[in-house]
Amino acid sequence: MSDPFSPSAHFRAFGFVVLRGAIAPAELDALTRESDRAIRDATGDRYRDDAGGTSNGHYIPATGERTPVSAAMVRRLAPALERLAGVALLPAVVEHNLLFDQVGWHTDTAHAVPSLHAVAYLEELDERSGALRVLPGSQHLDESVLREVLQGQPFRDDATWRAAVAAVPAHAIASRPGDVIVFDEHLWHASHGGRDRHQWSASFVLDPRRPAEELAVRRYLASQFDAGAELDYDPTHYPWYGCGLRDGCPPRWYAQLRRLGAVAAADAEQWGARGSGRAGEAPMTAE
Ligand SMILES: O=C(O)CCC(=O)C(=O)O
Repeated sequence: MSDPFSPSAHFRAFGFVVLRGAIAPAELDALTRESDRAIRDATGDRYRDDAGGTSNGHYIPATGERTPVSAAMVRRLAPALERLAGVALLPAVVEHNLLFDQVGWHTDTAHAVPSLHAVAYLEELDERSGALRVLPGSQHLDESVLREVLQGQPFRDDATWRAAVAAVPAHAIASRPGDVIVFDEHLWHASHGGRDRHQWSASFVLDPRRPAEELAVRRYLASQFDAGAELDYDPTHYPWYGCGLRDGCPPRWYAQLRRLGAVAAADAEQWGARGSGRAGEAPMTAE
């Protein structure tokens, strides 16, 4: 019988696992400095770290020339994530984020294909200060089962919404800088009470080996990007699939992402309406 307390058994059963201290102090220090620098640099005059307004935060792609620490993290963590998931994975979206406010209950995907998120919060967080909350095991439910109660009703006002998010009987994952939380993207999750949290985030999806899987992964990858999106950052040095991923990672990753349409979809989001402008990025090499 397999060990019921193994990380992969925990991940399969509950939909999440916490890799405590997975980022060593020197790497954490470099990641923290890179995160702050990249978010400020990419957003320029649009940088802000206060709550409110129309946006929930800044979400900056982080595999380019200016975010080598993030790209190296993707490469380093991938084997452990594949062991947890029990399947080969491709990185989908890698970001340095600054989250302004709490986040309501949601799942990250409705696509029926294995996918997961690895996140590292760069400030210490607990139940009151915005720690990630999860509903353990909810990745096994049909999404519609909880959607009605978690998202169905329009809330009267902001205070009612905040109270409703907090009222859900959930598990809050207190974390310290250096911890990496890995969760199934089908898991319901939220946060309560947080402000201005730096989060490194990488999502991964099944690396498909069979035609039936391939179609599902293509759809998943297409859903990650929005060709009409208004960016709140300059994409010049912050491409979705930058040189850190193209040149510093297993060549199969970029080749697969390109073949499965992700690179074109990412380019359409970042450059579609703006024409080509990859001024600062290294030329594409791996194929
Ligand atoms: O940390 C939070 O507030 C929410 C994070 C989240 O929803 C995500 O990373 O998918």
